[in-house]
This record gives sequence, structure tokens and C-alpha cells, in this order.
Amino acid sequence: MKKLFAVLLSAAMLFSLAACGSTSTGVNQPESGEGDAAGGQIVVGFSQVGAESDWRTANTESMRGTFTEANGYRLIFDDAQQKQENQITAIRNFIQQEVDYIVLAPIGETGWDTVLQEAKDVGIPVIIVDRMIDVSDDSLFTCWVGSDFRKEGDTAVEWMQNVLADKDSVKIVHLQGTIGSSAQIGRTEGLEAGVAANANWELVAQQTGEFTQAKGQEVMESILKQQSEIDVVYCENDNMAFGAIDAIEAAGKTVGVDGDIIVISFDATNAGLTTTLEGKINYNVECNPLHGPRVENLIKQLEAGETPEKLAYVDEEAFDATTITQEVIDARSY
Ligand code: GZL
Ligand code: ZN
Repeated sequence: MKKLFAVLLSAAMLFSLAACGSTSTGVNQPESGEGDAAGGQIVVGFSQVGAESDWRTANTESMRGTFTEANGYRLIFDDAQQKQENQITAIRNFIQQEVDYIVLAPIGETGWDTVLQEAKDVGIPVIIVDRMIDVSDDSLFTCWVGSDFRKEGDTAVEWMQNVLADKDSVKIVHLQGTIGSSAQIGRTEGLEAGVAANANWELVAQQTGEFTQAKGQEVMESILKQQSEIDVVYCENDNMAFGAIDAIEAAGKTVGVDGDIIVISFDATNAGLTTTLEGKINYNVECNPLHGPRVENLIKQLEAGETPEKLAYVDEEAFDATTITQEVIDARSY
């Protein structure tokens, strides 16, 4: 009898524990410190593409350096390792955690409608940074700040036209970034428009190096085996340019100013500009990664009930190996 009583008693206790557990989660109490109500902190969920390049590192540092506790924020940072499905999972986690803002640096332009609708349904503003997204309804994001990638490509092509005008034949190798990313789409459109406009230009190879140094080197090695005559390699970021330069030099050719092969690059990172100063990159088009303060400005406007510009393009310049100086590099913050 006693045994039966003990069993009944423990079952009753278990039941009451479960019940009280369900009431606290049932009411869906926000944890302390979440949202700007409790601790005054603004909670920002940031879905970052990955850590594939110097540019990405500088971009992450800018975001982490801006959204600090001292500045009144709680930053939830997710590195998607260059996979869109990881970014979608991260956004769903941010929704579950009821963040105040979602910031997305999208790896590619498409595939965002469903998850951004889920954020919109619960009223969490979404700010897109760097690359662009292509959604059926642009109310699925609040605003965007980033670069004009087509303009970056056109800037590089304009320099090429000036330097290569009198060459009877210009054979170009094209190392593309992550296929489907705005940076790749815009820089590629710029080059392809240049090839269409210059009869003496020929695109002899076009392949993605995924914006990484390793892949850029690997792809350039295979292209060098197939192409005996190369005049220009157009690299859609600095890290692929570093890989391509290594491959070209390993093949016994020279690059850059007075070299066999002209090197065009994008990003103008510190390492990229140092290589430009060395004369191994002929022309480097800036793509500015310092979006932390820009995103904070957008959040401050939204906090104040203002409506930010839907699209904000950042100003960018370009650097020529024949004119860049160490002072110019030292004056830059990335
Ligand atoms: C451009 C950015 C690109 C950089 C690459 O804004 O999306 O991704 O050009 C980076 O270095 O990997
Ligand atoms: Zn030639």
C-alpha cells in the first residue's frame, strides 16, 4: 500500500511541475534584457555571409564595433559559412528571439521572400546591407545600404579602355565572385558591356573563384594551362587577385605594371592596396565595407519614428598603381 502511495505522490508532483512549467512558457514572457522595453538595449540580429575575404572581415568588424553593449545594443551575430540555408535559419532564430531589428547581408539576390514574410508578419524590421535582394514585394525589407556594383565594374572598364586603346588584341580572363551575388552580377555586367563595346577585347575564360584566395588560385592555375596568351585578369575581389597572382607567378609570368598580365581587382582592402602599391595590381576599385555606422543611422531613424531612404548607395573611389602612395593607404580605416 505504502509503495502505491509513494508512486501516486511522485506522479502528482511531476504533473504539477509540468503544469507550472507550461504556464511560464505558455504566456511567452520576453526574457530580461530583450527588446528596448526592459534593459533599454536594442537587440540586433545580424546574419553575415561568412568569412571568405578581407572585405568580409572588415565588414564584420565594422558591425561588431558599432553594435556594442556600451552603445546600447545586444548583437546576435551569425556566420552562415556562405550558405543561404544557414542565413534563413538564422533569421528564423532571430524571429524566435524577438529581436528588435534583423540585419541581413545576403549571399545571393533570390530566395528571401518566404522568410522575410515571416519577419514582416511579426513586425520585425529587416535592413539589407551590402548586396541587394530581389523580392516580389519590396515591403519585405525596410531599407538597404550598399554599393553600386555595376558602377564599380564600369569604373574598372573605363580604366581598361584608356590603357588598352591601342592594343590590337586584348585577351581577358574573368574571375567571378559568388555566382548570383549582386557584387558578381554588377561587376560582371560592367565587364561584359566593355567586351561588347571594344572589338579588340576578347573574353578567353570566365569562371567563379567564390571570392576566396584559394579558389582564385586554383581556377587561375587551370586557366593558365589552357590559355597561352593572356593580357588582363579581371578579378572581382582582392582575395581572388592574390590567388591569381600567385598562380601566374608560379607559371613563370609577371603581373602588374610593366608585367606580362594586367591585374584588375575590387574591394581596395588594406592588403589589396598594398599589392597595388607594389605594382602587382594595376587598378583596384573600392567597395566600402564599413556599414556598421550606416546601419546604426538607419536604426536610429527608425527608433525616432522616421522613414529612412529605401536605398542608400555608398560613395566609392578607385586606385591606380602608378599614383597610389603609402600615405593614402595609411589614411584609410580598413
Ligand atoms: C561586396 C561584397 C563582396 C566583396 C568580396 O560588397 O559583397 O563579398 O567584394 C566579399 O570580397 O566576399
Ligand atoms: Zn597579348
